[in-house]
Formats: sequence, structure tokens, C-alpha cells
Amino acid sequence: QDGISGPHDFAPAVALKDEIRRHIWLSMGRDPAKPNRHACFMGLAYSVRDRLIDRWIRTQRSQYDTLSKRVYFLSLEFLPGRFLMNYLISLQMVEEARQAVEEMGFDLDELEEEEWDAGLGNGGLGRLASCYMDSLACLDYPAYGYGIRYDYGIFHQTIENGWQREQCDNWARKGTPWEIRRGEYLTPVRFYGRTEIYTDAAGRECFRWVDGEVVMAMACDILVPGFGDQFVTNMRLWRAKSSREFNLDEFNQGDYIGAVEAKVQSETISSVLYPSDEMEQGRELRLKQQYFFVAATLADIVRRYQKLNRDFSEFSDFVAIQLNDTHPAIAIPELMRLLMDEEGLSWKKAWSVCEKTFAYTNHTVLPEALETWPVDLLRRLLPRHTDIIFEINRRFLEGLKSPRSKDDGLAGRVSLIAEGVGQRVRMAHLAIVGSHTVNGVAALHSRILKKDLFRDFNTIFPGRLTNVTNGITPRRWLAQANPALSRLINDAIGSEWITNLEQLRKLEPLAEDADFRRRWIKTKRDNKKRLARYILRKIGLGVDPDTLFSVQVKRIHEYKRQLLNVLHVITLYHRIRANPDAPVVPRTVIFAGKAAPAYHQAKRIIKLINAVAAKTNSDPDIQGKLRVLFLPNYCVSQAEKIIPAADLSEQISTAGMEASGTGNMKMSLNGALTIGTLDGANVEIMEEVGKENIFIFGLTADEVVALRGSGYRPRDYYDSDAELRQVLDSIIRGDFSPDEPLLFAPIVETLLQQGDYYMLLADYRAYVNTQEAVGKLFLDRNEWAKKSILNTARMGKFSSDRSVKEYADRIWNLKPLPEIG
Ligand code: DL6
Repeated sequence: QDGISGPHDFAPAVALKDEIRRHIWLSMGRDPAKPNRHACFMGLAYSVRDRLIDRWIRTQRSQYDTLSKRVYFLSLEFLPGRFLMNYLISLQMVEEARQAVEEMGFDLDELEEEEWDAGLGNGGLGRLASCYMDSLACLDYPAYGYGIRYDYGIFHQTIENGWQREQCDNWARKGTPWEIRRGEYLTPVRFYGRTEIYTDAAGRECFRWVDGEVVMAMACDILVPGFGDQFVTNMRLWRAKSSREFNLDEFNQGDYIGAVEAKVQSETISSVLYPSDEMEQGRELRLKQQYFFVAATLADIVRRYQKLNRDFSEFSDFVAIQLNDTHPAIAIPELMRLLMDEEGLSWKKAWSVCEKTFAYTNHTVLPEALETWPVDLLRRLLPRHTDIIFEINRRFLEGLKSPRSKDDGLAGRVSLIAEGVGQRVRMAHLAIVGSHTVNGVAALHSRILKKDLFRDFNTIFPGRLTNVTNGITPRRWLAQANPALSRLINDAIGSEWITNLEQLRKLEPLAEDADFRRRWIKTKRDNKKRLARYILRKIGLGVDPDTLFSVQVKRIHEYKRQLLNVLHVITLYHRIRANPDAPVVPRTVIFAGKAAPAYHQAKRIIKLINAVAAKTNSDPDIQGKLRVLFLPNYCVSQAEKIIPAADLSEQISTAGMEASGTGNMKMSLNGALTIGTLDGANVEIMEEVGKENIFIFGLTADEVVALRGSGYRPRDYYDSDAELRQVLDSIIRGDFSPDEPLLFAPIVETLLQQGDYYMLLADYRAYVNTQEAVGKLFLDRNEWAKKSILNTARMGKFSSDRSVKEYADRIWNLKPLPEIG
């Protein structure tokens, strides 16, 4: 039937080297006799892609044959990073590829560096989406990711004179071999216009959305293979293309160029990723992006469903849609519109389909990150959806008028519409009301949602709120990022952990094995040497792999408290200066992360880190004892180099504010010990690894709330702690900015004059003391190694395979596909 027998078509009849050459020749139009490194990378990439496409097509066939239910994962962000090594590992052809390119005179690790990261996300939320795609494929779930194929991903960060500068990330400039463009799948998406009322043939009053502008959405598929089997799924990312129609008015008035300009303008919809995370970005273009990808996606989903020839009442038996945060929440009124205006369903029937189809994941409790849209803007851009949202709200509030919820303020609190100077739509409320399940991303976070942020909804819809703790894929975050540790683990317990992370438990007894510990320590040291070489190459700074590598890598945000880490560094600096002969545990303190371009305080914190680094690193008294550095342009491929080398993982957010964190899981999986607050998934990491194998400090989430309630006075801490006072005074005095003494005053002001919202001063002493305990333990290399092994061994829970299985069982009601032939 298929005429393709599978992977045997590619090997060994034709050697991989010849395939690469053939692609260099015929796909790239270059002379295969003397390829450069880029050509060799592209040739290899196309050869890998051939294999994936073959499996992908067979996976698709199998999905059609089995009429399986599918999940659609809608996310405005995906952060896959690089693809090559991930694909080679999944196809289990790393060594074959290494040998083939070697025969052509290239080194596979160098070829890997040819690839630009696909940085189509800001941070945790987008990377989580990519980890989930990987797990969905590995577990053979019928699933598709849907998002936007941005021309420019997250900006490229450089550091100039200590300040962050942003450059555009033209990631696909040299062409990307991985995407499969679907010129034939052009889906029209409408904006603006008006709602028209008409009477249908049966005499019923109906609505339709007319006029306005139409933009076309072109599908670009990027393949996502499972590990070591035949299953391949895809992310479908949409690009905006202008529609064929001109603005007829302009055209007829002879303004041909004006008409073309308008068309070109429409393509900007998919140009650029908005670079703020945890910050609402209320711009019209952003709302256009959201609707653009949602409309194209739902059209695709409905088209696929209609092939089944079934009634829409069965829609949710075949379709589950996961909303990754509220960014795609406009999908709820869009599905209502499609079902009612295009398919003729009644409100009641359409609403019942929606409620059974959607589920929503919340990723933040920070008020500034909760999306709301001005009704005026929404009505202008999406008039029909605005009507539908108001009707959803009317019916929802109507339904509240039961004795159970006779609470005067309730309607105002839960309404989808916030009343104020101008009305705004609360997207989280829309997402909750239109979904059957709402989840937080770690146990603590979900508890906070239930008892605080979404308390009313938890009463109105009992059982709707739940938790699925985040996870990370072991394929990328251990097998790929840390080949040395993977080999050591494989030698000891076999390689089953790659698809069943609980297997790492078998390492536990080896913590007591002196020989294993020696090899463990050596592996970490080799990774630290590798990172040291990278640091030298990137910023010209030498670091000593025998020092304690403390690592804080994540977006720069005040709630994540990079500043608390800096206050500790300055404390150490003062201590060493005051007592140069006292023994110290030498440290290398590594920072990396991007600040949102308009987040001035975060950018000033980057400048402070660099200023402190410049001062400490150049001070002869400090040599060999303390090194501080900021690595520019944190991204997935850089994370893959840093994380395996971390000794200490800094997870020090104000308790209650980090929804989960996933860097905490990645570092612990790679044998780092955590110093952290009881926040997000740190709580569960502590439960898994054991209290004795993690350094927990500071206020709990409840204590933060209580202290805020009882009147927090940061100045009391300043007054009563001489060392803290010395640190803050040195910043205010301009010790780290002698040319501009007041440069960092705004930072200290937030702590002393503006109430220290993130409670750094309250946690300072506990943090510094806990860091001392860390240092002490680090001197005992064997004890440290035991705890390091136990951290890795006990990370099974944090595999994204576990998270995805929970979603499939408890939220999507989804079964894996039978094995693909
Ligand atoms: O759930 C993924 C990730 C969490 O691990 C982080 O703790 C959380 O800060 C992040 N949230 C966002 C919020 N963006 N929005 N909206 O990125 O999600």
C-alpha cells in the first residue's frame, strides 16, 4: 500500500556520507567536492530530515487509520533551541553521523555550532511547551503543537559596558532545513469588519462576520520525533502572508503602491516574538498575533475533524485543546463562532462542545502578567468575538444567581469584564469559564490558585482546578546536554532511564560506592572544564574548574532575586577584603539571562552584576577566591553547556512567586545541589531528594503573606544587621560605580525606600548563612558527591513524560497510538 518500507530505505545501501553529498549537490546547488562547514551541516540536516519525513508520514497514516482522539497544544511560544543533535539522538544515529562528517573532514560538535537556536519563546513557558512536544512524541500520543513561526525570535543579547543591548534575532536568515513549508495550506484569517444579522432559509436570525481585512496563514511544519521508535509528530507554526485582494479603494484611485504596502504590512503579524515574559504586552499587534494563530489553528482542527464525517456533538471525543496560558484564550469565542455562525449549532450545543474541549494551564500569579484586553480594541479588531464574550459573561453571571453564591461582590470579582475607566476583558476568567479543567504548574502554585487568585472560581466550579507539576525532557536535558554523565549512568544502570526516568533510582546505592563517586566527580569536573573553555571563548575570562560553580540562569526579574545573589557576592567580597588570610571556599558565581527590553530595573541589575564582576575580578586580594561573571545571550544551546557544569543551583525567588521553575529540575538532574526557597517546584524537589540533600532557606509563601499583612519594615533589617548595612552602603556610596556614584541608587531605593516588595532584606541573613553551610559541605568532596548522586537519582518525578501522562489521563482522556509499523 505504501511503497515505502521504512528506515531501511536509507541505510546501509547508501552511505550517509553519500546522502550528505547528494544534498549538498542537489538540494543546495553547491559543489559536493569541497563543501564548507555550513554546507556539510545542511547536507547532514537534509539527510536527517528525509528519515523523519518518512516516519512522520507513516505516523499520520496510522492516526487516520485508528481514528484516534488528538490533543492540540496551543502555545504562542515554543523554545526548541537547536534541532540537529536532538534528532540524531532520537534516531539513534549520533555515531553514524559523527563518522560520516569526519570522513568529510568535519567534527560533529563543530557542525552543531552552525545551527542557530530556534528561540521562538521567552523562557520557561516556551521551553516547557517544547519539552511537552518531545514527551508527547516519545509516548506516542496523537498530538500537534500549534504556534507562530516568528521571523525574529527572542532578541540576541549583547553586553556593552555592562549594559544589556538587544539585537534582532534573524534566526532563519541562512535558511532552516527543518521546516516544511505548506504553501498549499493557506488559511484566511479575518480582522476588523462588522457583525451582520441576517435571516436564514428556515427563518432564524443568524449572525456573520463580514468586511474587514483578510490575512492568509501559511503552515510551516517542524517535526518532533519520539526517541528510538518510528513515531514522529509535528509543530505547525503559522506565518502571515498577505491575501491576494488589494484594497480596492486605493487600487481604483491609482494608488497601486499604497495597496501593495497594506498587503505587505499584514505580513508583520508573524514577524517578531514579544520579548517580555511575566508582563502584559497590551499592543494591538500582539492581540492580532493571538487571534491569527488561533483562527488558523481552529480552522485546521475543524477541517481535520470534518474528514471523520461526524456530528459536532462528538467533537470533544476526538479533539482536546490545551491552552498554554491565556495567550490562546480567544480560541474559546472563536470555536463558538465557528460552531454557531458557520456550522449552525445553537448556543447551548456550541457551548457544551467548548466546555468539553478546552483546558487551560496557568503559569503565573504575578498580577502584571495577567492578560486583559480593552473592550474597545477588541471590538474594533474582533467585533463578533466581543459580542460572544459578552454573551458568555451574561450567561455565566446569570447562572451565579443561586442562593449558594449570594455574595454581593462576587459578580464583580468573577466577571469576564473588568469595569474601570474603560472596560477590559479578563482573559484568565474567559479561559476558566470556557474550560473543563484549569491547572497550575506545581503543587504550591496550584494551591495558591485555589485559595487565592482563583478562589471564587474554585467555589463556583468545584473540581475544575487541579495541579500538574511541570517536567523536563531527559532526552535533551541529560542525554543530549550531558553525554559524559549519560555514559557513566548507562555503564552503571543501563539506558532505560532515557524513556523511564524513575530508573535513575538505581543509582542510589552507588552514592556509597567510592569508585563510582570518583568517576562522578571527574565527570562533573570535565563538564566544568568544558564550560570554563566556553567562558574564556565568550567573554575572555579564565575560571578555575576546581572552584564551586554557583549558577543562576533564568530571565532577569526582581521576583527571581538575582539581586539577593549579588548582595551575597558583595558580602563575600567584603569578608575577603577584611580578612585576606582567612581560608575561604573559592567560588565562581555565574549569571546569565535576558531582561525584557523595557524592564529598566532588571537591566540595571545586569549592569550591577557586571560592575561587581569587574571590581572583584580585578582585585588582587580576591584572586583565586571569588570570580563573578555574566554570560551574554542565555538561550537553550547555552543552557546545555552551563547546566551540566553547575555545582550549586540558585533558586531563590520570593516564596509564592515562581509558579514552578524548570531550571531547578534541569540542574538537579545534572547533579547540582539546590539552594532555594520553598517556592514553586523547589518544594517538590525537596520532597523527592530529601531535606538533607538540598539547602532550603528563607520565608515560606505563607510567611511572606503574613509579614506583608503585618507591615513589613525592611529598614529594621538594615538597622540590625551590620553586614547587610555594609553591603547596601557600599552600593549607595558608588563603590561599584566610582565614575557615576548614584548609578545604583535606584536599586537600593527599592529595598529601603520603596518597601522591598520582594523581601530580599527579610531573607538576606538566612541566605548568607545557608551559603556558608554550602561552602562547608563543598570542602567535603565525598559528601558533596553523595548528595549530588542522590539528586540525580531522585529526579524521576520531574520527567516531562510523567507530566504529559498526567495531562493525557486526567485532562485530555487521550490514549497513545498503537505501535507504528
Ligand atoms: O510553567 C512554565 C514556567 C514556570 O516554570 C515558571 O515558574 C513561570 O514563571 C513561567 N511563566 C511564565 C509566565 N508567562 N506568562 N504568562 O513564563 O512558566
